[in-house]
Amino acid sequence: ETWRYAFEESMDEVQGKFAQKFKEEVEANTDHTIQLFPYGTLGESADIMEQAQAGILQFVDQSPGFTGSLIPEAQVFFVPYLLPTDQDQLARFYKNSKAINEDFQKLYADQGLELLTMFPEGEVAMTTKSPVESCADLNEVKFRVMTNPLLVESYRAFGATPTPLPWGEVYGGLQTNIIQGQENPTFFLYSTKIYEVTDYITYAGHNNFTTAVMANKDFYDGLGDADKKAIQAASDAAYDYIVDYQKGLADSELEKIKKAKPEMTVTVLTEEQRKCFKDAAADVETKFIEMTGDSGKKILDQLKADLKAAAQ
Ligand code: 6CS
Repeated sequence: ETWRYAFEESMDEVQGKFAQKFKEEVEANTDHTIQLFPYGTLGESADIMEQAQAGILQFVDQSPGFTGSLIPEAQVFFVPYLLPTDQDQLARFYKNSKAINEDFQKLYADQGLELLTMFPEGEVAMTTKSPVESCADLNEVKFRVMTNPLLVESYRAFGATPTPLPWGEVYGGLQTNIIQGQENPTFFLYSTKIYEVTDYITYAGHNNFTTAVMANKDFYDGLGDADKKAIQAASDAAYDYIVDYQKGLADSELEKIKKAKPEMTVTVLTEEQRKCFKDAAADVETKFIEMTGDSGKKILDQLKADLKAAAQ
């Protein structure tokens, strides 16, 4: 059988590298083949999720940044400063987290999805047309965010005018000044040439990009034990591979940006400059609990416990 797997990035970006490793492992250990559909071949992130839920796709990579309306608890990944920036700690966290591997697995299952793994794609940086040294500098900035209500609340709390858009509208939106800022991990700023249409890169340490890979649940439940095992093993192998692949990636891609655009201003905010962003985080956390109630509170507490365990 041929299984179809769509993701939100190109073949050479992080999600594409993960997908290729997953395909390689599945094909080596089962009788099945996997056909990969990179970003743009089947539509936007929302489209591929619909296709996965409908069973047209067997596998999909959709980031929680787009899953917020389907699974409100998945917005927890947008509470600022919840996730650390340390890559080793993050790698341990996603792999061992009960919140992810048990609690979220149930929530995704309720939506007809078998959650295979979540993995980190790197610290997100803000890219803008004017300097950002404090929250005040975001005033009047129309800042593109993924279509996630809590991410909207974050940027509102940071002082910007949040503008939720699918990825396909971001480059053009910056070019035509409909938006004046956006955030993404460093590798993506280079690969998508977003540096061409922004002049400042700012690191506030407020988040790490999280993504999620899942299977259509009816499809998965219908498989034999050997295939299920092979899929889980392929997911584990691709996880280890992608963590390793990203070592030093943010640094090397930032160097490429500087080379392509020497006039780019890159700023790592000081503790003092981060203060207003950190202060805003508490309000966003409160908003998250308001939006998701007991279920959200429980998952947030579990996630914090998991992060603490991963810190050691
Ligand atoms: O910002 C976005 O919409 C995109 N960012 C990344 C790193 N991957 C896919 C997603 O669509």
